[in-house]
Amino acid sequence: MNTENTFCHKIDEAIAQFATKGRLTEKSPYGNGHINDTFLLTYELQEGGCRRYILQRMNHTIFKKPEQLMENVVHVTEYLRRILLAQGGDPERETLNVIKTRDGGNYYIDSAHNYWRMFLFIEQTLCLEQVESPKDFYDSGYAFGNFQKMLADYPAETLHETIPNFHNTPSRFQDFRRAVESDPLKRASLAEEEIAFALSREKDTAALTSLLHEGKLPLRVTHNDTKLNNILFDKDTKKALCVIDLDTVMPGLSHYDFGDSIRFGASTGAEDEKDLDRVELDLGLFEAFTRGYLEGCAGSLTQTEIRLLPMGAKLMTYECGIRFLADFLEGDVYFKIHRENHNLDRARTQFKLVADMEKKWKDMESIVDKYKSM
Ligand code: ADP
Ligand code: GN1
Ligand code: MG
Repeated sequence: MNTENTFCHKIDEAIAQFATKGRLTEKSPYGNGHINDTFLLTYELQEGGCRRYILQRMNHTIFKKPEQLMENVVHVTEYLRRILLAQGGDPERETLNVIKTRDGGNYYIDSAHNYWRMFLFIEQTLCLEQVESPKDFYDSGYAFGNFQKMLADYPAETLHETIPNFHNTPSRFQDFRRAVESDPLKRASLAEEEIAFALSREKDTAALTSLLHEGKLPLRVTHNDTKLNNILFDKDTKKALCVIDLDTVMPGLSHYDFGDSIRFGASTGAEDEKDLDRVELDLGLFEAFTRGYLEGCAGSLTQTEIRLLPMGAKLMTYECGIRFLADFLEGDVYFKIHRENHNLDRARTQFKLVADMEKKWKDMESIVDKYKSM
């Protein structure tokens, strides 16, 4: 842990505020998220054994209203808890559980103005950075589809928009174009080919939002960040157990959830793979996820929504690519980087995937058509 960082000096102040049990014996950085700072805390219990918790410093530069974000998280997890109990599930493992502060709050603001929150650590789980088998990916599809189904009657209008225009691709395109035009660090010359690729696809950007505005696609409660590493798998059964990282749960299109999972999980390479020959869309994985997602949604999507799922995959991949590229041009201020040109490498894999999806478009459509009546 980098003790030079102010927030690390404050971590102990934060830890003391939460209603945990036992004596703290260990704390260490945890996970591979790009946004929050995550720590695993271990407590020794008086009666023997231990209890672990996830502590997170929320990124309040990105999430401007952490109090609203936590209100969403608490309301959605409480709602899921009731559904899981009614279905005979285990809400301590199948949804996130927020640990309150000692005075009953959902988060704590430390003396340096960092925002902290805590969850129960879900034990005996695995978090995958890459798909290991089509079955894992099918399972994750089922879990995200089921998440969609469980929240189908949740009043979407009561949720706060934690990041406005999060998956509004035309608006992301405008941000991207501004980054290219201002080119504050003079990095655009390092990415000419990628910039041209992205600019030439402007006409696709409104393919879904225009249908939403015309009332042809329904607004739903969506997760919006459905990367494989935002699912925990049960270590024993190997089944997808819990959807995590609920910071961006807000009203959206089902295509956002379907598409973001495909862009991350149906790629043959990692999101930051440097060797683009290793990056393509794996149609077998695309099929596994499509089947799982539609089975999990269990008839809750309209036929128009289903028909447009391939567009969700392409737009979410494209959008993520222009977000990475804009961040590269602006000096890596949003996504955490771990090496030089990391965001440029990430943008390249996304655009390689988009180009491959364009080649495989008919196959993607036939696969979706095959499962449209699930
Ligand atoms: P970020 O927004 O930075 O991606 P996440 O909320 O996804 O943050 O957390 C980062 C990682 O921490 C996850 O990918 C997962 O490995 C782990 N994690 C988060 N919450 C839990 C939890 N309640 N139980 C077990 N592991 C967790
Ligand atoms: C971020 O938080 P994390 O690492 O799960 C980002 C997503 C991107 C993703 C790309 C709030 O997700 O939108 O698709 O990185 N989350 C936010 O890996 O911007
Ligand atoms: Mg995450």
